[in-house]
Amino acid sequence: MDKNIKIAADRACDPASVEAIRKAENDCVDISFFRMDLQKNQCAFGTKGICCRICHMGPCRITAKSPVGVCGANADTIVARNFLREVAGGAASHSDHGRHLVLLLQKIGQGRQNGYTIKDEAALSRIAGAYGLDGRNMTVLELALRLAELLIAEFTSQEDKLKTLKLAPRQRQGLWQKRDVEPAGIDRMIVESLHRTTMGVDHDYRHILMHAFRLAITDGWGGSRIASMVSDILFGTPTPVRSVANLGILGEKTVNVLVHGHDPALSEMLAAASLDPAIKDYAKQAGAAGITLAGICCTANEIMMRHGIPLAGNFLQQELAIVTGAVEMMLIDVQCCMPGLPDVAQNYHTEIVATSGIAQTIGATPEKFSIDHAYETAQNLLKRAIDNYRNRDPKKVAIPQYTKPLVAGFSVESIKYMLGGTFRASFRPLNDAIMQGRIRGVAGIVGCNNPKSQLDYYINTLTRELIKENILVLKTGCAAIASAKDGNLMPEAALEFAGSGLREVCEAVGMPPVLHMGSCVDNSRLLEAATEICAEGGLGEDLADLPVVGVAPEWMSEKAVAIACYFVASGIDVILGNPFYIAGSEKVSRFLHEEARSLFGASFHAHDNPADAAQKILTIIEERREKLGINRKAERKLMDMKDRRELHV
Ligand code: XCC
Ligand code: SF4
Repeated sequence: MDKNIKIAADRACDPASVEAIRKAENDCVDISFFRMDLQKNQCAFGTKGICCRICHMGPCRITAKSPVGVCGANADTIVARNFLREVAGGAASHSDHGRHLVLLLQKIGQGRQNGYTIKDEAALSRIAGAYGLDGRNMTVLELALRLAELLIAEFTSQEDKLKTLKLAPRQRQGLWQKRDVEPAGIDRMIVESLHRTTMGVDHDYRHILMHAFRLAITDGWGGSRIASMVSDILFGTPTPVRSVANLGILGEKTVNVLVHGHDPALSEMLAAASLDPAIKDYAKQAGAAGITLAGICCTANEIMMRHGIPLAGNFLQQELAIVTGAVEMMLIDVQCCMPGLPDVAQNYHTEIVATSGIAQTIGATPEKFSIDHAYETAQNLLKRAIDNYRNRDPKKVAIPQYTKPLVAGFSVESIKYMLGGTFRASFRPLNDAIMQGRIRGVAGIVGCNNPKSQLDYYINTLTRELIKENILVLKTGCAAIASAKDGNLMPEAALEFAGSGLREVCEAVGMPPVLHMGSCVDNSRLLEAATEICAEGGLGEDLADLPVVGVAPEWMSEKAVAIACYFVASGIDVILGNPFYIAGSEKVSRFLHEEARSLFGASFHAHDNPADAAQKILTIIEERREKLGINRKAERKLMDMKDRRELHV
């Protein structure tokens, strides 16, 4: 073995992944962990953001000897343009995902249902109401259609500002207006980003970066928020549900089908079809004990939150799942599905099926999924997976026997209900706990894995540290799956790992110290939760007042850049585990890391290790508590029995 290739235990901290990485080594299968080593010494120009290939006079690279490109663009312009294009990539991904769901809602509203329904009518009227639609004299389908049309206009509007911005606290809306970053239609904002950054258009780094914030708001308070809301209407608002995580959920004797990517529309149908008695029989006839449907990345989060379907793993486990030799079929849709999957699959019997109309991967079977034949497609795919069961080679199978139980499904609605009960569903108990200091604050830990660092290490170390410090942790995406594998999504984790204040609250409510709130588009739920805390009162009027931070410890995707930007634009500080590609411009770095604070009340902070990150997070939270005047712990402690007696005379 090449001595440069690191040992498996350095690559991942969960034992299932370590075992699977070793198996990949033994099976001579190339996976991202190994390819990372071949890419060592990654391009320093790229890392600093000072490579420009926007026009064909370039590519230009900024050095001491050539401080500007052929056109005269300096490092500040180049770094800012590259940054905006990353935000555009991320915002486009979330928003296009949202669009597909809105179009599905529209079709259902038009009566073209094909197995889909409005699963959550209460969510429909609640959300329609938030946009000022009164559904009392309409049928459910009419209301769905009206809402769909209104949401489509959020994408296409040319000059009107996004209506969804109204869901933010009023002060924040005012600030966005003052800063002139209120976005118009989602599509236009994305197109404009490409326009601004093409050769010879927008050159002032501040002006470019302000559009990055405007665009990011379009994502968090537009496309992503719409995606989450419409998913709730179509598939049900998540409520607490039990499930299991990690590669050990794969069955030795069942047909294993994995869904991977982000689009919940097909996986919802697969979940239904996997329960179909005819399909179950078909599996039995093939000699299998049944079907195990499980997921990777955010498609997993979507169907786990609503059906309890197990999480096979997070981003860096997509290849490892195949390496177990026990997967009959992996369905990939959009985002985060590695193009190398078919190469890994070639070593086993796994069939990779690409289901999205916009995403094809060489070596994957195309099975364009149309919502007009969704259920049949789901049935046929499952049958094909069952047919593939006979090709499984028992000699190649090794499923790491590790799983952890979990509780997830914490939508804002269900948190309210959990805290306050049916009749008084509210965030009041949480606000009170924060004001009394039992909970110091809230951290949203989100984002991906990255083979540059040990899988899950930063995420899980930081999470444990924060709950010990009485910080309630909210999670989404692959970071949430990391917590699941670490056992922190169970109420019992509060007894074992949480500080006394947080433990007390978790025990009273029966909740885990780490709340899984969904997929990456569901980061909008974190904003929604923060807005609820604000509205509940006692902790300030604006998101920038709250003792709340966002963290992306092991991020890799452009989507994470967009998410980080909309958090900061919303007044929530963001800690990055690995830095943006901006070091090539001091001005851009200063703007994002410092000046943003005077514009939005929050900024970015990069910390490459969990200990420093925890320290920074606690500092930010304590500063905000101090400002709110809720740090009266010391005074309270001084009250001894004598004082109390005196008080009562
Ligand atoms: Fe992708 Fe959403 Fe990142 Fe995971 S966390 S690697 S983006 S799946 Ni969003
Ligand atoms: Fe070079 Fe300017 Fe063209 Fe960029 S836009 S490649 S800096 S000439």
